[in-house]
Amino acid sequence: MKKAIVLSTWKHGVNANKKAWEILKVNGSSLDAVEQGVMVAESDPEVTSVGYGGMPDREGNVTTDACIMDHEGNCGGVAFLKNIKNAVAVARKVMEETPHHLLVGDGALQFALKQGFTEQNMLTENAKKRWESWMDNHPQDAMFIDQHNHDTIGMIALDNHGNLSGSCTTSGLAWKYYGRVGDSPIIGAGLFVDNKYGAACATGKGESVMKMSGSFLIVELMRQGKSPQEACEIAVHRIIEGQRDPHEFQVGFLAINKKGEYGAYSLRKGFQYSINTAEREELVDCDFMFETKVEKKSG
Ligand code: SD4
Repeated sequence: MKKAIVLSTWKHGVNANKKAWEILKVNGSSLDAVEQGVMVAESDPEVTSVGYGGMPDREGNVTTDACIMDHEGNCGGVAFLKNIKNAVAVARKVMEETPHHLLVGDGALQFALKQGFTEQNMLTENAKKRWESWMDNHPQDAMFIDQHNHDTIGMIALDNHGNLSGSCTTSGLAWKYYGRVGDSPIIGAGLFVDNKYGAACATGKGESVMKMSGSFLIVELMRQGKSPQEACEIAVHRIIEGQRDPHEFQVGFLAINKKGEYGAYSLRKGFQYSINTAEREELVDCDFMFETKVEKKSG
């Protein structure tokens, strides 16, 4: 039975899903779909939290994190990568061309160049202006996290062959410390796929997702028989139980199981996700635990 489905995080998932769906609807692989889908967001300068056009760290460097995982349990990732637009494509090369799972920093860049990727300036004029304004107004602020300075794209898909894959890519939290890496390139945190049971991805404050291996937890819960929706909700509850400041940040999870059932849940109001199936193409307001949105702080 044909039951392809693709989910991705946030509004920029709409265009990303369109690309992924073009691949899925002609019986392409979920791996190609999740790679090429999120590349749309990475390449779009209007998307200020992923790839080219992403907000820089507090020193003005745009550094990106990404990973990808296929239906055979293969995975690859890059972190703290500079000057390369499509980090997810480098992650796929790490998966396919090396014996490793994660390359970081200069090593990741060197590898990308050897693979034929070209360097480019990732800091757009818009991002530079916002960084300069933040520097002028808040140079000493501790890092804050709100709806406006993070929005990773995580994408999970089931193809018509019944195979699950996922990808996750981000420029991370705006104004992060130089060298900071979040959950997005970490298998088990920002993304996890087990082709027998399901796939999950995360968005939001990476530090909170890493502490509880969020995506792995959700897939494990599906393995134990929970529905994707139950699994996402339990994972958000786990964040509340385990962490002291749940009101200060956002986390959202997406999940798909082997049957093509899906779920989504976020800590706070405001998270949206995009879904495409043969019957639906929609941007959905996600169910959430807390009514209050994260207040925008200037920056
Ligand atoms: C991170 N999870 O680097 C990412 C941030 C993000 O939507 O953009 N989430 O922590």
